[in-house]
Amino acid sequence: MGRTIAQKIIASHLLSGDMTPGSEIALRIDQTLTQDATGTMAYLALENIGIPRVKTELSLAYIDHNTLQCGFENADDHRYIQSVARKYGVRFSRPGNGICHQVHLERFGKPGKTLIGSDSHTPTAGGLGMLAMGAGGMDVAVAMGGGAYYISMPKMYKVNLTGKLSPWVTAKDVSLEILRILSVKGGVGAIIEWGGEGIKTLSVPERATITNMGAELGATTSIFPSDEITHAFLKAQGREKDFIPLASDPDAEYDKVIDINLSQLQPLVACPHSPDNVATAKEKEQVAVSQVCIGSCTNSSLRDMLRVAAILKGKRIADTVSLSISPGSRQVLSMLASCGALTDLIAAGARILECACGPCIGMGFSPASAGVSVRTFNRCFEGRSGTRDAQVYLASPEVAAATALTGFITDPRSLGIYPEVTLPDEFVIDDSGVLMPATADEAVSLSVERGPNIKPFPKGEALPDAIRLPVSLKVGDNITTDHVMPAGAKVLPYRSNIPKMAEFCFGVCDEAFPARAMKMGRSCVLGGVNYGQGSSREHAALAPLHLGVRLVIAKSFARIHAANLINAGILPVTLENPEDYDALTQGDVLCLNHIHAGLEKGRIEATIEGTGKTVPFSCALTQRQIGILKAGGLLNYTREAGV
Ligand code: MIC
Ligand code: SF4
Repeated sequence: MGRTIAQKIIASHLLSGDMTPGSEIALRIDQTLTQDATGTMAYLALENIGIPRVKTELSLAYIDHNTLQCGFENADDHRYIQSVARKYGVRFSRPGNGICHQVHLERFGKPGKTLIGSDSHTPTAGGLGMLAMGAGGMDVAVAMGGGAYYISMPKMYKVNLTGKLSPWVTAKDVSLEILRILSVKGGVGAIIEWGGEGIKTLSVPERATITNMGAELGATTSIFPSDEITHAFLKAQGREKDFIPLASDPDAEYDKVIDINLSQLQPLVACPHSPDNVATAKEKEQVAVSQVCIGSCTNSSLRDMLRVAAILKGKRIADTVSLSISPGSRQVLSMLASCGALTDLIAAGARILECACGPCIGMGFSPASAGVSVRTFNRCFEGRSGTRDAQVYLASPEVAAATALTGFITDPRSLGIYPEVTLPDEFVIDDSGVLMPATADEAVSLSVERGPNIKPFPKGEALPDAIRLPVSLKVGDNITTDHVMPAGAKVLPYRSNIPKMAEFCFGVCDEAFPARAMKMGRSCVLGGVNYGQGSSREHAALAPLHLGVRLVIAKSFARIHAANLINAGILPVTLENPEDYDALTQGDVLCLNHIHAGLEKGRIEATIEGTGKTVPFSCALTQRQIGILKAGGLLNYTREAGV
């Protein structure tokens, strides 16, 4: 039987396991990336593992998330990451150099290679034919140390594109269409390969918009073939030598095939508060908007920015709208400046922000109370913008630019002729924003700089055989890691300080949770389906760990978060009978016995104290995962077992 693109890359990087969907496989990782909001934890973990230098082909530490620096905390984190990267052999992308995924696509991603990153949008590099996956910081640390990355072998889905996008319809609309079809959990356990004749009409940055938002489907990753379009992109980036062709075999088999005719798509928006809550822009044209934000790792390429500049050229944005523009990289910003497009943006009334995540992670630009914000980003979760009652819509740069002009959500087709933009045959290459590490010899005498906000890595404890756990919190379906551990300018400075960060844990759902959990000592949390979707931040496991959470019960879990819980030494279990969700309430006390034997069988029973009712849980774990839980987390396990 022929192979899909992903199966080919997996086969060439397989260290152990068999490639049957659902079974655990270990992969050799060629490249890693970290960003600053998850990076400190990843490098603290790397230091703990005790390996002097990274063993990957290429590892990069980007600074792009916490760039506001409203106190010493973020600046200390940056200094720590710069010094630890220099010592351990990791390249350092300075603040201002750009958003990790955009820069990695432009300068470092390679078709046919494997990449893991401590950020859920790492699949962006799948637009180049790379097998790129989001992971927790501890997993990235192990991979930097030369260890394998473990996933369960995904199913293979294929999306066949036919036709060609109409004017004003974009790759973002393709992303929103697939979210409409599959929903935010439709990609769980799968790799999505994009193919069909329609892909020949999509440039690499457009493909990257699509693979980027595959994260919102819950997919393990998304990937495009590496073809003549990939070749042209790499050539324009002065990286022709990194090109290899890559395609699936004609007789490759897929678990699901979805057809999308590009010619039939329209400009779409995702409505508050979920990326799969999709409507046409036209249907929402009565919605008045007070803020428009253009940028993020989804839509900040030169192509996107030039298009926005062309739409805004010679016009003024509505008086009621505040418009922010964050170019994805210094390359994009400098090329916008040299061709004059930056001047057009400024003249139209845009506020130019630095090349970073910015508003996407709530680092500034929070909307006004109940404000409506249209963003070219990938997530519109409640509270993520920093304003709890804000109404955030996701849209293409074209819809966003049209909306900025009118002050209402606008189908851009009403603007008339679609402005042509031509992309250069050669991009401006200047990698001076990426600092090289010290040599191995120099590194020996280098010390790592640590500020007072950088607290030691939290300690996990071995999972006991019997435990009594009150339910400290009951939440509903589709809980995101932004619910568990909110982002934003108030909380992000504490990404290296878990005890402080834990004070904000589950703040969006219940502000009393941290104090209650602390008082209970050890406890468990109960959730619904797709628990932990969204970001890869392991803080959503480490902060509950600090607050005493030892067990999370849910109807189902998102992939990266389930792995992060295990890595932290917290047991994730699913309800064998989903209707038991209703039988359990906050404050119930669960007694679990014979846990170790239960882990081996994949089934554990809990008894509700008082009523005596038995609730069965499923926990299909591998021997490695059981070992991690018994050791009290991945760090202890790695120290005992080696990478
Ligand atoms: C996000 O988009 O939610 C983030 C911020 O990039 C996260 C990582 C983080 O929480 O630091 C992600 O997507 O993994
Ligand atoms: Fe940054 Fe937003 Fe992309 Fe996350 S989704 S990496 S916060 S730009």
